[in-house]
Amino acid sequence: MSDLETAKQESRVFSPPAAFVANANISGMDAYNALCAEAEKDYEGFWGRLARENLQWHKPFTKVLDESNAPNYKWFEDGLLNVSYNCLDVHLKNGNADKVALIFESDAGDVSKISYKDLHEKVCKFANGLKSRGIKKGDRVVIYMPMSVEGVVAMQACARIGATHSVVFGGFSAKSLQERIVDVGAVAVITADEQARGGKHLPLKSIVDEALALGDCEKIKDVIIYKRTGGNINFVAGRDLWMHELVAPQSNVCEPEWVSAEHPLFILYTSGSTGKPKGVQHSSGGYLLWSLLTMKWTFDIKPTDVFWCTADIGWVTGHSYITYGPLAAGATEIVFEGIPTYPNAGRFWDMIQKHKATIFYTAPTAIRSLIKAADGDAKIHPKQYDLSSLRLLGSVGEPINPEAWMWYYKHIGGEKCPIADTFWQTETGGHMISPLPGVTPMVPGSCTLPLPGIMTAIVDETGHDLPNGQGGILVVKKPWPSMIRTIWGDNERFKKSYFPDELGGTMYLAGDGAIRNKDTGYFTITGRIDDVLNVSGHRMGTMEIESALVANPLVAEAAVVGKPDDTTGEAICAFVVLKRSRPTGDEAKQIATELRNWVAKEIGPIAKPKEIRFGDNLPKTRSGKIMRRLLRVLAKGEEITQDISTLENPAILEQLKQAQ
Ligand code: 6R9
Repeated sequence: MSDLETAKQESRVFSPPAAFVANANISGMDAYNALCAEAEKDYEGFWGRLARENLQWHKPFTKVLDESNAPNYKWFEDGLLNVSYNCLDVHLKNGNADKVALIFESDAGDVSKISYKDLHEKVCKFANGLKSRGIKKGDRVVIYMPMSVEGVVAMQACARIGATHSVVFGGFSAKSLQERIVDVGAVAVITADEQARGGKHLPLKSIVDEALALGDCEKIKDVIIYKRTGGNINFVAGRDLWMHELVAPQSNVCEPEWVSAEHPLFILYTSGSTGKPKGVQHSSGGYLLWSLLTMKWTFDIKPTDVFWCTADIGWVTGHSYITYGPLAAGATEIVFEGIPTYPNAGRFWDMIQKHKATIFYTAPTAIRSLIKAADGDAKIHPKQYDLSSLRLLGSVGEPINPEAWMWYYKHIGGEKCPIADTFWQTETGGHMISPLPGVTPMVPGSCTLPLPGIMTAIVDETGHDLPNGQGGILVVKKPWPSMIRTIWGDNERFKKSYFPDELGGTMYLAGDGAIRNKDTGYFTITGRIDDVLNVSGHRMGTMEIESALVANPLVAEAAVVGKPDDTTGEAICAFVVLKRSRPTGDEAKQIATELRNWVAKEIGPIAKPKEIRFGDNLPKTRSGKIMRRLLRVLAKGEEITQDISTLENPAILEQLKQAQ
């Protein structure tokens, strides 16, 4: 039985512990229902109340939602605020100046603690540094940094002066970085000399040099470098400057730039089904409201918590649940530079024990790989560690299979911690569907119910509602404050991708399939309905990988599909036709390695195909369309039972069956 079938038939139910419910920020199903009813009754009133109660406004908004230019919705537009002010200054004013904001643990295990006051000072000084370089409100700044206090500072400093940041994950190649710098029209890049991961030093600054040398980056005036390892770098006079030298002479007072709630806080690139990555643009007010509220609702954040989200700031999870949400909530949070398997696969458990983490938020792919490691080595099994500080667990990025859910619940949560299986996306800004820890009875593998105010539904291809028990397309029927505002530079693509005419043009199309349980109405996500793969929780477009492959001089044609993988959820499988004859044996292996490295250079190591199969051709219809559904079956290693009568070249299937 597939994981999905198991999930659909899952009947185990785990109720939140009574003690948790009693103290929860949203306590009990009645409280949840009351919030949902409030939103149902007066949608704008609901969001307006929350925005007034939860954020500090420099100038209050007078209108909640402007739908006049739908689907380019505007929220709280005439209100003025500053995101960094809401994340830092408010806590200094509330007597929490000395509270620890960040517990930073380096790859090597060194720990430093930064108070809200220290963080505020660092952000103000760096913000003044950026201003001294002429960087101002509305400018775009690319951040290509390791997990670090300085990474958070860089993002917050941009927010403070109203510059829009675009963080590029440190694992992306020079080419991917350059494409993003060009598309977003950045005026500066903030980077580090190197990053430390798993005991190794990996370059960052030299990749920035390479990216800028690829051309079209004339707008870049400054490359600001955080000295992380002290490794050798090439220093370009007049363009490059050290972060510490820029910051040293700056004042620690920096008046925040008050911006409209609709001012773009950041642009984050993510993969779509077609073409190049999309620059997802987020707002300031609506986005901040939801990252803060979901901290309170989904993560039940309390002043005494030690919150740990293991994501990287290069992904949306790191934006919402490292840089913005936890700080807006005034929480103490862990920022981790390293990887879960260094110095051994007990690292996460060791850190939870050491820092007495109370809330732990990670991805199923990490859980699955740590299950394997714990099974193989009793010394690093979680039972060797004191994890009793934990009170809540979270999961994000991909469906969590019931088996991994049970292990997480039992071995990490000690059967006393609720698990928030949070379904959301880069485009949604924050959680959409998730159990609330003091409310929702949990079913392994189901993300259960939408958060109050989030109007999710399941419809067919024409936008009609489907009854519970019938799988269909996941949509959101009403706009919500933290939703994507546009695709940077391509509003038409925004409308087409997310509000397609086939669905009436008013529903947000998530791109995932889903089904609701007949009895409970619980949602289970059945996976992407487009050509987007989810590898270790990272979104990858099949077209992106195919374009990278065909850019190689050896390759004539390529088709990429996903295949199920025990650890990474999905794995990338590429079917490749070379311009020369089909290689076999050692030669095939060698060319496959070459192509894998090529993709790593073109996109980044995360996009390397796990498997490459060579054929004389690809299975095509008579009209020349590649039949991907057949390739998916072949990749899985299953027999083809589908109708292949429209196939032009059936013989090719036999050849592609065998992995090289
Ligand atoms: C936050 C994030 C979004 C895609 C999304 C879906 C998958 C995320 C999930 C989940 C099932 C969950 N996804 N969380 N699927 N259950 N709890 O991951 O954003 O990188 O944009 O990916 O990830 O397919 O559409 P992003």
